[in-house]
This record gives sequence, structure tokens and C-alpha cells, in this order.
Amino acid sequence: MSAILSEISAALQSGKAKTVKELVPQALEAGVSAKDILERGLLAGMDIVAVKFKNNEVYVPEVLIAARAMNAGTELLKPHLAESGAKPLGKALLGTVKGDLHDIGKNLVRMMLEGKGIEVIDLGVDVPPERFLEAYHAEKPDIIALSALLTTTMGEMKTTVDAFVEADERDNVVIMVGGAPISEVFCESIGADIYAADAASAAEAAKQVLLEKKGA
Ligand code: B1M
Repeated sequence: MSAILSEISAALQSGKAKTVKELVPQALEAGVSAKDILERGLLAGMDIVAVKFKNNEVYVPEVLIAARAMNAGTELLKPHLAESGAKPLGKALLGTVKGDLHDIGKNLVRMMLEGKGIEVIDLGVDVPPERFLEAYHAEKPDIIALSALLTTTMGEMKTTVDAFVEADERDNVVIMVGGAPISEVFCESIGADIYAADAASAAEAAKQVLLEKKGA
């Protein structure tokens, strides 16, 4: 890996958004492709942060700061990536279910998904099933990602899955669920496809689904 890509990865891991903003244009000027800067610099750094987060070696604040540095870098790359034809790996529709206002975990899931090169449409919190369906029809995502933090709102995940069944769209989309009260058993019981225990696992599972879909 070229030295500047290692520097970008290291700056991202330490959450140094300002350094990332300086290094990305330098790398572009030096002739490194936007795709390499994204994949071998920014995403490589975010992958390391994701593993450390999963292993409790870093915590929420560090992840949020690293994600901010990631966003600073990807913002600078966006026009170049469009030019070089690099496409997102796929698209996910994300939201915290109806009645639930917790969004910290959901936001981490969004950042981790974006860190894997997945486009995320974030519907926010307190999202009713009909809003998921409406956005599904408008955006045609590959994955619907549902978060719930309350035992009283877990049931909304089933209502959302059922809404896709009723709309005859269930077989056209992968539904992933997660959040503190959610389990593999619950996931199966409501007819969802994937349970992810944390944001890093959610992003890894989503990436696998999209790679399989592309036949990679
Ligand atoms: Co609330 N709250 N809260 N709360 N709150 C909990 C969840 C609770 C466990 C606290 C407790 O009593 N010990 C409890 C739920 C009990 C239960 O249902 N069994 C609770 C309650 C009761 C409530 C209220 C009802 C309190 C009240 O008003 N009486 C109320 C409900 C409001 C509502 O939603 N309608 C309420 C309100 C709030 C605040 C607004 C004050 C605030 C939310 C602020 C915000 O999100 N912007 C809040 C907070 C902060 C918490 C705790 C303390 C922390 C949650 C958090 O953000 N954790 C929480 C206690 C706790 O969890 N220890 C609690 C950090 C975050 C990184 O973790 O969200 O679990 P988490 O996300 C994880 C994984 O779950 C996973 O990935 C993340 C980590 O990588 N994950 C996914 C999450 N979504 C995923 C989706 C995926 C995959 C993985 O795929 C799609």
C-alpha cells in the first residue's frame, strides 16, 4: 500500500478529520485513484475501527469521531468517484421502528454500512411500516435495516415485515434487524432474514448479502 494511503487510514482511525481532508487531495494530486483512496485508505481504516469496536478496544465516541473523518474524506471523493464510475456496493433503507426514538445505535449502523461502501437512506426514528414501504418503492434498496431498543417496539419489526408480505414485496428484499432486545430467535420468529448484534456485524452481513447478490 502506498505511504499516503496508510497515512489516510491511520488519520481516520485516530479521528483526525482535518488531516484526512488534507491528505485526500494530496493523494488525488499524486495520481492515486479515488477508488483506491476510498477502498485502501478510508475503508481500510474504518474496517480496523469496526473490528476494534466489536472487540471493545474502542468505544462509541471514538467510532463517531472516526466516522466523521470518514465522511470528511468521502465528501471530497464523491465527484471523483462519480467520474471513475465506482458504484456503491448496494443500497440499504434504515430506520428505528415506530414508537422508538433511540437513534445512537442506528446511526452507528449507518456509519458502518457507509464505511463498507453501501449507500444508506436513513429514514430516522419512529418510522411506521407504511413509510418503509413507501421509501422501498421510491428507492428500491437491496436491504431494509430495522433498529429497535425497546421491548415495547420490537413488535413493530414484525408489523413491518408483514407489511412487505402483504404488499407482495417480501421476496424482493433482505430484511435485517438489530438492537439491544433483539435476538436471532426473535429474528426468525418474525420472518426477518438477518439478525446482527452490533453495527460492525450488521455492516459485514450486509456486505456479504450484496456480494452474493452480485455473484462475487
Ligand atoms: Co432509553 N431505554 N428510553 N433512552 N435508553 C433503554 C433502551 C433502556 C434499556 C434503559 C433501561 O431502562 N435500562 C430502556 C428499555 C427497557 C426495555 O424496553 N426493556 C429504555 C427506556 C425504558 C426508555 C423510555 C421508555 C424511558 C421513559 O421515557 N420512561 C424512553 C422511550 C422513548 C422512546 O423511544 N419512545 C427512552 C428514552 C431515551 C432517551 C431519549 C433519553 C435516550 C435516547 C437518545 C437517542 O437515542 N438519541 C435513551 C437512551 C440513551 C437509552 C440507553 C441509556 C442507551 C441506548 C444507547 O444509545 N446505547 C438505553 C440503556 C442501554 O441500552 N443500556 C436505554 C448505545 C448504542 C450504541 O447501543 O442502541 O443498543 P444500541 O445499539 C447497538 C446494538 O443494539 C446494535 O448496534 C449498536 C452497537 O453496535 N444495533 C443494531 C442497534 N440497532 C441495530 C440495527 C441493526 C443491527 C444492530 O440492524 C439493522
